[in-house]
Amino acid sequence: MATQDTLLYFSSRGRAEAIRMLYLMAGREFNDTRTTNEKWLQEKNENPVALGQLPVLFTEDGVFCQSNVIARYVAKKLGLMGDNLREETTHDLVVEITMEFINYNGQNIYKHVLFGVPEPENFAEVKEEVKEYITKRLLYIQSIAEKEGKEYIVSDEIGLADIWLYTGLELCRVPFPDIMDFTPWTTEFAAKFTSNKKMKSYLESRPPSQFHGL
Ligand SMILES: N[C@@H](CCC(=O)N[C@@H](CS)C(=O)NCC(=O)O)C(=O)O
Repeated sequence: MATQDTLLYFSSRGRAEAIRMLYLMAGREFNDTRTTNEKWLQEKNENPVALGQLPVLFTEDGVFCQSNVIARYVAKKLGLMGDNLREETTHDLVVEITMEFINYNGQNIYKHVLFGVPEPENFAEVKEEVKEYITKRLLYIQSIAEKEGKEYIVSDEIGLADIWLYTGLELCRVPFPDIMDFTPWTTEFAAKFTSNKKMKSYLESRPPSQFHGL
């Protein structure tokens, strides 16, 4: 019998939640190991793993870092990244577009809101501009989903693209509590995603995040 993979991350959702949800959707057991900043700092100095950043995934195929690489590895291994090259590429496209708005929000908003850099005078305008940036990308993802014409973005089952998008939206919720309703399509997408039986019971019982609920 194959040994279980072990995911190492902090007690938050952050860059690991999508990976956790992939195992959940595939019904595959894994070790969801959560550490603290203090413990990790000590551990990585004593016994450095990969680049010294989390998440890290320990598998029979090796030790992997970089959250989106780990997610793609897990999604491919568990059959959640499409049945052919076109579908796989579509999942990838949604991952990259989502990464783009997560990073944009991080660079323009979280650096002020979470990491102590003083807010600029025109912060309200900056927020509005970030909202437009995100909305443009959500509309494009909508166009991809409409072209596919399935229940979820790429197929009739929840896959990497859906999980990545949902967790990406969650990651931007501090400045934008209404982000799931930025477009009518996202409202519908989030409702479908969160009412999926497995996902619903996970979302109702998952551990709280120790980092601003993120
Ligand atoms: N590009 C990497 C970034 C990883 C990263 O920045 N991880 C942060 C937590 S979200 C971290 O490990 N910080 C603690 C440290 O560097 O010691 C990824 O996507 O996995």
